[in-house]
Amino acid sequence: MSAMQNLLTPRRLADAIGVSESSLRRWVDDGKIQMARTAGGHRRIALADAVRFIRSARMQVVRPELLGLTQTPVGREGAHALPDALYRALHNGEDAVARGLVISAFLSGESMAELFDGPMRTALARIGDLWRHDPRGILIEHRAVDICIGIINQLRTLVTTAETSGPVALGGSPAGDPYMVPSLMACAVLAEAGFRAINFGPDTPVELLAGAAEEHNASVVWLAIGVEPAAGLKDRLGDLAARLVRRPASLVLGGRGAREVIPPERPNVQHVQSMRDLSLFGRGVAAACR
Ligand code: B12
Repeated sequence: MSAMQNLLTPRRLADAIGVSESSLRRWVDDGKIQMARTAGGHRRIALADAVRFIRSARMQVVRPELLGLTQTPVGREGAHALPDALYRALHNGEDAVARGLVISAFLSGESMAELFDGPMRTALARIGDLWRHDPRGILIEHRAVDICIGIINQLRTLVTTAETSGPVALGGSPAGDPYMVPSLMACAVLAEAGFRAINFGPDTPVELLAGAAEEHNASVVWLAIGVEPAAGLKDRLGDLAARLVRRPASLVLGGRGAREVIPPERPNVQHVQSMRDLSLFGRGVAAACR
């Protein structure tokens, strides 16, 4: 979706959710949907505000392409059926089905954090066991990661606002860590919590993050540690935390290897074990920054 399309006309949103434009205008007048005006005085709705409304009012999206969704959301799977359905779609390389399942669940009101900690993590964990029985499982795993990255990025566009003010969060995974999905999830969850979030992705030199936090005026730095931590990482994180505390900014550590590298006596370091907890923490920080 282009930047222009990130602003929807009232007609476009009305068509996307299958209601009349007059209903939509009534909801705007009632304050249920936020509407902005362009410099030329035209009424426009930011995609993120439209998505917020669709989720809270449990509206059905009948023409997803009008919202820039390339895949048709599929019918709402029961919460218990989603993990299996997503596993099958990822296993079979059915990108459109996997995307539709997750985006539908999100538009129906489930939070990103719930989807990430639940169905997506479970599906990837099951797929991660396939290679034990058949080496071709490695290819299935790589393809599933690629599909998940596409889905998470799409979710991110649905919550990202064009605002240039507001708190900033940035992060990645440390040098030697190849895992892409956890840091991308953290980025999307913090964007949903109201941050302008910058993901530096895997293999990021930790010693550059304090400078990046200064440059971008960040309030939160996250680090996803998915492999056994490299020697000296704990000390480097201690130095990073010491530099961040002066801003002040928090350092949030998560992932399989995080527990071993929590620097002692750093009050601004948080060890967070799930995307749900990151979301709660992020919402607290974002509220305090307002
Ligand atoms: C995809 C994958 C890979 C891909 C990654 C591709 C990529 N570019 O991202 C590649 C091929 C690189 C890979 C390599 C390896 N992998 Co691998 N991999 C996986 C797999 C299938 C999925 C990982 C993933 O992204 N999961 C999704 C994330 C989101 O789930 P998660 O990590 O559990 O994170 C959740 C929480 O921990 C938390 N969280 C995580 N990080 C953070 C960060 C923050 C800030 C917060 C708040 C929360 C948080 O929230 C997440 C959502 O709930 C897992 C299976 C599994 N059970 O996880 C194996 C797995 C992790 N891999 C494993 C292994 C053994 C390897 C290899 C050693 C294989 C090999 N022999 O070469 C190498 C090691 C790589 C290295 N350099 O060290 C084992 C690890 C065993 C262990 N206990 O250490 C696993 C568990 C598979 C298995 N069952 O054996 N792998």
